[in-house]
Amino acid sequence: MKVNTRGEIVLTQMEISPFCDKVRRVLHYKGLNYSTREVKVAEISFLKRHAPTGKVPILDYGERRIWDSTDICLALEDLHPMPALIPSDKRARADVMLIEDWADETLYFFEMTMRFAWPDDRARWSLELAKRDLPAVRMLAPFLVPRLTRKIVDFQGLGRKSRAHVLRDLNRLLDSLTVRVADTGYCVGHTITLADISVAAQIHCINGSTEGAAAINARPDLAAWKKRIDDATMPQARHAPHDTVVDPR
Ligand SMILES: N[C@@H](CCC(=O)N[C@@H](CS)C(=O)NCC(=O)O)C(=O)O
Repeated sequence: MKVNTRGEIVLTQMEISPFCDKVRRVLHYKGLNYSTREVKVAEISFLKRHAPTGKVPILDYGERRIWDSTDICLALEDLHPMPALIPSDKRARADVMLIEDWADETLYFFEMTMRFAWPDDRARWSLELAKRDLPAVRMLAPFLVPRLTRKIVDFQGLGRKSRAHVLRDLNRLLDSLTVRVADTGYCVGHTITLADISVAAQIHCINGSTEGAAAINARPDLAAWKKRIDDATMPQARHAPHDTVVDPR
């Protein structure tokens, strides 16, 4: 994986990762052109060569390489302040950054547990994750991906809770989020911010699980907010095949 020298923006990603979705939404909302490099499941262990965390998203912005979705979004905000995604008001900015972190560090484990660890949808999502891999990896993915995910969510803690307990936690959080967005239509203030984008990216993944979709659709104000944020921030191109698929080794 070479750092590009032509001032281009290249996102190294796994398409169905919520953190990559978050960065795509910010790029799209700011009207920036970019291309993507898709990382296959078999390549994940090589990612440490390209970013110290060994995780995606990684953004090459010209010759500068940035990793971690939060740092990427903050850098994009600095480089392309308009349209703004972080309010200038100190308190509103603090709210945005706290909610962004809540989405990344709390909601993420719900989507991991519900999409990849629970039996309802794990085979489908494991296959989706491995859809660009060799047939042998695709065959193993429905067994290996849920096992690896289970290790992560068990270690974090959510995976040790019963299904009923996880759903109770999720419903309580979705109730709070619904109250938060019903008021002005946004997480913070009267416009889209990085808080909406970060939460929407995780909610979109939770919505990809059977139980998650039921919980979200049971809350019309939340479903309406999701649609509003998705409409404003999701690139249409994400549904099209990726034009650049580069081996990151
Ligand atoms: N805090 C990081 C989280 C990124 C993350 O967890 N990415 C996952 C995909 S959703 C990943 O790359 N996992 C590969 C691994 O952990 O080896 C961010 O915001 O970018």
